[in-house]
Amino acid sequence: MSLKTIRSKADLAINGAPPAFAEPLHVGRPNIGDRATFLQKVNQILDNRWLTNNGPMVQEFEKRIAENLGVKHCVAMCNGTIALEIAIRALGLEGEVIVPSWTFIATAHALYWQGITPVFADIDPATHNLDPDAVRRMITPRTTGIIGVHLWGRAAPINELQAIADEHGLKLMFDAAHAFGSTYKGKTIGRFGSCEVLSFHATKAFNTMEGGAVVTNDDKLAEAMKLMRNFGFQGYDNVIHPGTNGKMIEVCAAMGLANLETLDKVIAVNRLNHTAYTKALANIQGISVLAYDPKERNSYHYVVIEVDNSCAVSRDQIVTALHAENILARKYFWPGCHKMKPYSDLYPYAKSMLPNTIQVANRIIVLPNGITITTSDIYIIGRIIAQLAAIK
Ligand code: T4K
Repeated sequence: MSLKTIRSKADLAINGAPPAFAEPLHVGRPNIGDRATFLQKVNQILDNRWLTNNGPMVQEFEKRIAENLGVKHCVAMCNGTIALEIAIRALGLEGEVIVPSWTFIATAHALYWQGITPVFADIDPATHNLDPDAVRRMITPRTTGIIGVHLWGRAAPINELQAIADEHGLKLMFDAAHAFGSTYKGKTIGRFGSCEVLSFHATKAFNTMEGGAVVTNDDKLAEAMKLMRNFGFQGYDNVIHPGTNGKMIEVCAAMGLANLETLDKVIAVNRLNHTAYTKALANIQGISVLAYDPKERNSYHYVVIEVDNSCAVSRDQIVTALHAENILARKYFWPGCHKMKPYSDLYPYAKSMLPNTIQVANRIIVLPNGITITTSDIYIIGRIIAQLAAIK
């Protein structure tokens, strides 16, 4: 609940007024489902004395996720980053792989960590997703694959990327960390490319505390990834594949199963909040709220606004002012992977190839959403931004 009303600039914390909120409002405050359901499952785990290593809770979780997404295989992992690494390795990617720079750093790191060069292609500024023409421009004889990212849960241009991959003999996979339950042309994300990688991190719309998965319809790929996440073991004392430890633990699967039951409610709140933000920020010069296609499903988890040059204040001034009010808005994924180490050293001239990435990175703010955020919080956030952007 807000501690004040906002009538003029004098009511803003940057001008000496108290902050609007006593406790911080976070982007990515975990949505926690029914506590009793979760605790009952945790008790079951303790009674079972089966804590990890492909236990019954993880198996049930994988089955439910695969059913939910309409895919053959869900291979649950300890987090989305390890899931990306394992998928990349199972697909046999090497040399160079094309990715957007406009993504969370894990997409690039999952390649670099394994000695593969991430090559950054520019985005379409309208969708924030890979621009297929830019992808074409980055293909070299060393390119072996493309990783599309469904940013903000909005599908990458899947058909166009698949056509490029087919034409050039490249592997295509997707980082679907934001896209659990999203659709592309009415079909649930999870079935596209060779495989798609999900994150169930605490800050995601649907979480298992830490967790991730690779989903695929490819039997062989799923089999290889199951071996890889468990050191390559097939039965006792028999290692038949190189591998690592990528296993999801039972408690995380329990959290996932409990949260699955309340996910529809979370999405309904997110959607309501997104509409409230769109209304609260309408008619503010230079501010626009990124829209979701009403014909597609999305978790409405990310409330992304863009601040253009016609706004009276800069993006950074708005973020500073919001933080002073205890509204911990984020600049995800500024400044873009290409500006972070080691990529800024590897590609000092990348910016000439990434004009849209740079433009979007300098405009973006992500605002708090989820079941802990109310429409009255959003009304206040709207009033604060409106006052900041007012000329007088
Ligand atoms: N690909 C993409 C496109 C991704 O976005 C991500 C992850 C991945 C791959 C990799 O998946 P994982 O390996 O993470 O499964 C956060 C998340 O850690 C990360 O999962 C997520 N993307 C990224 C977009 O956001 P940070 O470093 O910004 O998180 P942090 O610690 O600043 O937390 C965000 C806010 O949430 C803070 O205000 C604090 C609050 N919070 C956080 C946690 C964990 C809470 O209130 N409670 C909590 O338990 O990366």
